[in-house]
Amino acid sequence: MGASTGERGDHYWMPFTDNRRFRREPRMVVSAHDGYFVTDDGREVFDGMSTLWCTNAGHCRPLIVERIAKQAATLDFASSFSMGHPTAFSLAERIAGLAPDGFDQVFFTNSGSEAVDTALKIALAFHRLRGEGGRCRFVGRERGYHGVNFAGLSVSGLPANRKAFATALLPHVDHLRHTQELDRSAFSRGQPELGAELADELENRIIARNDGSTIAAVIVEPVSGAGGVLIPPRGYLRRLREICTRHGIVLIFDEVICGFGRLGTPFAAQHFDVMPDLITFAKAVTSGAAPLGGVLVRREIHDTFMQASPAGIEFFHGYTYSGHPLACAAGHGALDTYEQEDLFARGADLAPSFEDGLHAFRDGPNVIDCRNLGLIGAIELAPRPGAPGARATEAATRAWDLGAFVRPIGDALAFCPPMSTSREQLDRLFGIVREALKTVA
Ligand code: PXG
Repeated sequence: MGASTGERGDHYWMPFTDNRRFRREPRMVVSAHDGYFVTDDGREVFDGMSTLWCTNAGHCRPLIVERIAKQAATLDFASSFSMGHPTAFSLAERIAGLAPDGFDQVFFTNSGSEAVDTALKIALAFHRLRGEGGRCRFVGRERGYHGVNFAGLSVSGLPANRKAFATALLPHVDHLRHTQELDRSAFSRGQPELGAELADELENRIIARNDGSTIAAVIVEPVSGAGGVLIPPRGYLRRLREICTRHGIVLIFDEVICGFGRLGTPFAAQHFDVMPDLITFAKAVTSGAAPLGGVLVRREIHDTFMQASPAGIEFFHGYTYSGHPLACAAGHGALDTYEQEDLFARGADLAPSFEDGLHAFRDGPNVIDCRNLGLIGAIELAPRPGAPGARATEAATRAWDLGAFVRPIGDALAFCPPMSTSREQLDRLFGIVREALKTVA
């Protein structure tokens, strides 16, 4: 068992945590390496979630560790407000190099939430600079997750996150319906064949009601993660793109989870061959080793800021730690690791085994869906009557005890293994989850 509350101290209010339960049942991790956590009682637990969709190269990877250490000893901090340092410029160049053609500007933030709020602000300011300041509406999607800051939360569609703050969210926000359709698309391998027409709601309901000229941006996760791993139906994202283009609406792909190889390509936009106008990223840009996020901006949008803004600061926005040297060094280390180990391609190679392994749960107890794309997937359990979420939570707790970390989301169990995972590790991960499911009634 873990250390007592007394030894740990009582002063840490943990985020997104049942703090009272944690005090009774602590789960402490003291170190990590490659695909594994090491717990305070000395057990190795396979990190089947890349922690929180972050550690795409695994933990404590040497190139990342070295880059951070070297940077810390050379230039620990310099502001990016009217002052520059080379690590941020060179990382922006590398990220733009991985991005789809035309995305050649990077605005750094420290997190995904900040990246989302930054993207929404860029959209508003861009329209205003072009004389379309009347575009003030945003469109998100049910079950979408776009962080926890007020703007990102406003476009998110997870009721539990919104409830306490609903009175203070942004006005003028609409939500598309989500794309999960278990009745016709359960057990899809890869993208569901049916459902592209769900995108038409943007035009038929939301634009029809408000007029396209009032809408600044539509934001969606190409594959939604925290909402339970929802894979977009074939053709759905392309239709959203077409409708946005027709109505002059900025399309934002929130790639905080999909970015940096999760689908085998650097960004999901490339996997789906659908180009948004802005791409948000975070998490795996450093393989989780330091807080860093950002927005990739299409050239035309950036040009508008440079050409149409009055002399002086073109965009009144930024964070003290935007482009922090240590975070940017971690980003270089992560990109070096992805490159040297060819991890995006290795992830793509592993994806068929991942798919087979997940879909082998089809006949498992209480399983009502298995879904996957690239190295992201979920199995969904029937909710226990009167206790939604209990089955998945118990299964995940049991899996942790048996040596694997997977994340319960409602009654889904989410999987997001590092791209450096071997086939043997994948088999073992699924074996543990199979054992865990057997014990959950
Ligand atoms: N956008 C997306 C698509 C995300 O997944 C954020 C924005 C916000 O990023 P930051 O760095 O501000 O947390 C995220 C974060 C879950 C879970 O339950 C997922 C996230 C965060 C917390 C919990 O799976 N994703």
